[in-house]
Amino acid sequence: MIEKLENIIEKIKSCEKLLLTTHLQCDGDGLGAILGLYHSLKDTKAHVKVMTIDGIPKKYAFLNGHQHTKNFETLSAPLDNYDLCLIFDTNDKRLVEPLFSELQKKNTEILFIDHHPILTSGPLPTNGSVIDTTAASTGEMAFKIIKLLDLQLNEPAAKAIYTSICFDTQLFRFVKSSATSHLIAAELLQHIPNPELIHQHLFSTYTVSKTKFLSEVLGSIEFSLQNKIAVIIVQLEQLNRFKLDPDESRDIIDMVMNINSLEAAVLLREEAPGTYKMSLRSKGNFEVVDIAETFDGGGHPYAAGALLKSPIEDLKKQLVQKLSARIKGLKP
Ligand SMILES: [Mn+2]
Repeated sequence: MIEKLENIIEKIKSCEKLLLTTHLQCDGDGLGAILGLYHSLKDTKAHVKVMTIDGIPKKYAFLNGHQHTKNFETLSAPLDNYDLCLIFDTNDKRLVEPLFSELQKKNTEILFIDHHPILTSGPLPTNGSVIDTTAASTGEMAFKIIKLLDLQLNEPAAKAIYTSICFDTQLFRFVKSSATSHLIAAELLQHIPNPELIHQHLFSTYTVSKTKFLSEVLGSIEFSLQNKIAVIIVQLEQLNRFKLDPDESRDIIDMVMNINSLEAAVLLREEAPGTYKMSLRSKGNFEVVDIAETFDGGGHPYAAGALLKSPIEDLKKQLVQKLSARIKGLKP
């Protein structure tokens, strides 16, 4: 059963050891949410820990997450016993492995705090999880938890949650047609002396090398259906040649979606030889999450992803066909 945030507050209050985590390859939303909640909780709760599955991308160094966060992948001791674990920004346990199974073995109660729709053909969230698809970021859900717990905001908490909101709304472009993100941001900004620095850390991170990489990759976009579909492929060899982390190639799809003729875009990033991370986007005239689900992925209705293992030439054709059919089905 899916709960409301109000109904899990007692659990957070009464648990003795609390673990906060987010999905694999964490991003600004999940990381900001767990660090924000941690910084608000840590003075009132002795045992609250933050953990990522596989580390923190370097662009989030300004949040000082390394100081407060453990990385499951590199834990030197066995996992502690926690009585409650809150997982932010996913409700798909496959994206929290191998930590998820480890927590289950130890009988930790696991709840997802998320804003992605529940998958129609994937694993269901755990009982008691909170899913709010009207939230533009899970940072907003962390903010509501802080309020419901009657905790005080402080500068590091406000910065982290503001990061979460700025990241997922892409600086207030995608606010789900509500004022909530702005209203929460207005309160957070009372605790943040220089919010523009956060915008810079999140969005002005290009190096010369990344710019040269972008010029090569953007030059190789394949357009189809009268420039309504774009397919971008990033090979491991390119990331290596330009000395980039995989995280540094994630924002290409958002850049490409600024092309005015586009209805949809596909980004295929090679993560390991032969394994591609697929990102799918549409401009909102049709959903793409169900296409991602057919490849065991998931996400938001108009922004979804999956991990692909078969040869990509075939997959690329399939994806373009599926997207073309949806675009052709749109009312003029
Ligand atoms: Mn999110």
